Amino acid sequence: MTSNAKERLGNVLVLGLGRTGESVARYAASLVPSRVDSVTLYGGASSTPGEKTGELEAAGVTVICGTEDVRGSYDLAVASPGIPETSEFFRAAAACSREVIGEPEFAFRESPERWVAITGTNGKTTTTSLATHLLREGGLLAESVGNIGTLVTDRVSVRPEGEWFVAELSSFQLATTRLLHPRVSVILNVTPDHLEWHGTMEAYAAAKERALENQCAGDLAVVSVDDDFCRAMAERAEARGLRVCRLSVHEEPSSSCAAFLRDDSLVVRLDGTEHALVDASELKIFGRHNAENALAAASVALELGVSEVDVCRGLASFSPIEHRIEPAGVVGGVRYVNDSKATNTDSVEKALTAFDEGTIVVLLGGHDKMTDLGSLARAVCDRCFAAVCYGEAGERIARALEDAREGSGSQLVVLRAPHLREAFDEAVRVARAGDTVLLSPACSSFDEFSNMGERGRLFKELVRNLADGGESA
Ligand code: UMA
Repeated sequence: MTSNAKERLGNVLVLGLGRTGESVARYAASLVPSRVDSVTLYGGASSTPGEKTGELEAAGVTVICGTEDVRGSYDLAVASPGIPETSEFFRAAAACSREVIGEPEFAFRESPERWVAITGTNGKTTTTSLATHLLREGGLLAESVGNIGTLVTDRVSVRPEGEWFVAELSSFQLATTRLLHPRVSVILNVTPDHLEWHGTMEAYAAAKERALENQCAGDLAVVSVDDDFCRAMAERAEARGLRVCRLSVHEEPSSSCAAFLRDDSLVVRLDGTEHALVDASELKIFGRHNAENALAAASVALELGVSEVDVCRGLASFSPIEHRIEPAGVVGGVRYVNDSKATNTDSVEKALTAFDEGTIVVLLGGHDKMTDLGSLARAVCDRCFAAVCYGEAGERIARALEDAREGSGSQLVVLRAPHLREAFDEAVRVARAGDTVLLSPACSSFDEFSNMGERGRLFKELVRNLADGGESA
């Protein structure tokens, strides 16, 4: 089902004064008077007038700040993803609007052709970037849009004929879809997250499942069968006759469409035809979870007509996103990896699974957010050879590691250093050829740096200096 892109939108209400609100309000204002009668933006309780509101007003938008008490009568309301459906703000808007939708749904109605929707709790940014890369490798026009940072609405009026929108969609964005109909959808995994927005795990999973809602025969749904929520979604989609590509890094599904590892090689089967792709070791993105992301992206590309050769070349050439398990070089047989983006314990635990047990020297520390360290400390004891703890949180982390090591049988070497530079030197000193020195700090960077990007760049500079000095670690 698609909508008529030229329908009249009438009086449009926009909720939120972030990037989404601004983009939708500007776009809608550009349609006055032909398709839009008026555009009103409510910025919410904490919003205040400023340069941005002035510019929107100059573009013809009525901007109301400092309140969530929405008044008036509207044909269409577009809510920013950060505003929960259960909030008073959202409810007040719904009470005076014929319909409330989110921004990707709005953009879809304006430009409904050639959509790929990618969602999941983890991995959606990597999968979206990689799918776009593979489509381009095959000579197709493709653009990554959505939660990844490029507003879909910003691309609608400049979209070239034939371009694919590869949309990373968050559960917030999917919760308010109605007509959105992707040609290919991907659901990577569903684990507890964003429960403060959705209320329950079931509501969170249901929002993700909306990516499949309007798909029909001829479309493809790539759905993981490695977690219970996703497996149930795959089964429901199959039960209504949808083509489902069962995605797994743990088993070889027997279905006619599937994406899986066979002897550590990536294989995608579409309608019974198998495509044997690259070996997982040829990917520059590490870890089993990244092999799964690569399988999902490859399934999208093959389904949309990219050749096996182009997919293989694209898989091998795709580099990780900066600061996310990003290879920073190999010196003296030691691999250095920058995961500065890991500012919480969950991300570190995930990153540790990307490398062989007992070969990791992890750098942990930074600004102390006083989060619980129990689970992280057990994971570090299980998987790492050494940990160097530094910065404001260094001492607390070191003690947590020593406590977890006690009686666990782990031989973890726990070291302390004042700052990242000294921590790096310690890591270089203890790392053996074949080891990985991983900056995955589990903390924000504000005790020493202005942001995690600056921290990651210093780490990469230290690796370059080490390589230039010809030192062997
Ligand atoms: N607002 C309220 N009350 C609220 C929340 C928001 O009044 O409870 C209003 C305020 O005016 C505020 C504005 O809404 O200034 C902000 O809107 P927003 O929080 O929806 O943020 P945007 O700037 O519009 O950015 C959103 C996504 N943000 C969220 O989902 C929280 C961005 O994802 C996305 O890149 C962007 O749209 C473009 O699609 C960010 C994110 O953190 C990266 N996403 C979550 C994640 O990845 O885990 C889902």
